[in-house]
Amino acid sequence: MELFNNISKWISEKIFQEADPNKNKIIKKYEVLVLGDRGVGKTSLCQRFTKDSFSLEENPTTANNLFTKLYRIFDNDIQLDLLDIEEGYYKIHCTDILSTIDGIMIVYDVTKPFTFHKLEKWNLDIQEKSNYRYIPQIIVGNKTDLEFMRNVDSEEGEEKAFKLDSLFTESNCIHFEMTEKPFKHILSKLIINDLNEENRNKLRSSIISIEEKLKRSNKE
Ligand SMILES: Nc1nc2c(ncn2[C@@H]2O[C@H](COP(=O)(O)OP(=O)(O)OP(=O)(O)O)[C@@H](O)[C@H]2O)c(=O)[nH]1
Ligand SMILES: [Mg+2]
Repeated sequence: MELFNNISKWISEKIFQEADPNKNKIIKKYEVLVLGDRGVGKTSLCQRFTKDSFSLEENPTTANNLFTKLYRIFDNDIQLDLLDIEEGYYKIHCTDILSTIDGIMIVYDVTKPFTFHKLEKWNLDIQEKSNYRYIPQIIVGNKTDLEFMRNVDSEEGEEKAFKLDSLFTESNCIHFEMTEKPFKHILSKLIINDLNEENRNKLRSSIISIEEKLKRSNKE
């Protein structure tokens, strides 16, 4: 698990490059479903991440949104699709949706504890409606720019994620490096899960050798 976390962190920090949509062929597409209580910032996160736009105005989602981002990773072009779905539609179609998606992001608001306490309910509902299929998941504590209003500590978030067998990170829509964190993190996990043992070992060796080169060049 520790090795996996290191590789995943390394990939998400160093390997992601934005891809040119007109240049190359997409070799793999991943679909991630974005869930969480109303107003926690699901649409804002997706919009800021894919279109670099953000507004403080309230604008509840009334129709389904699909956001897309392309990345170039180890010379392969990868498409990340984010499904931000209207709550009523999700309730009716969740079984179908959960049968096809590759990953899930459950967002809460660090200033609103009730959105955090609902995580277990979201998790249980996903398990039941997906018929207990394993779907990689990340829990995201959003709105960390509102530190003075924070009501859920990072440690609490981490513990909960561990309990629910999820990845964890915090985010906000103000600082872009914080906005992209959850998306890169879950995408890294999906990519690594797709590798077979041999390729995983190759990836591990190449990471170690690049890390060593970096260390050497830093010393020189
Ligand atoms: N300060 C701050 N405000 C945020 C952040 N993310 C979202 N917001 C604000 O929170 C409110 C709700 O954001 P949305 O993105 O609409 O939330 P949502 O989860 O999509 O809500 P629904 O579509 O109703 O389920 C808006 O006023 C946003 O501007 C953030 O990181 N920091
Ligand atoms: Mg929304």
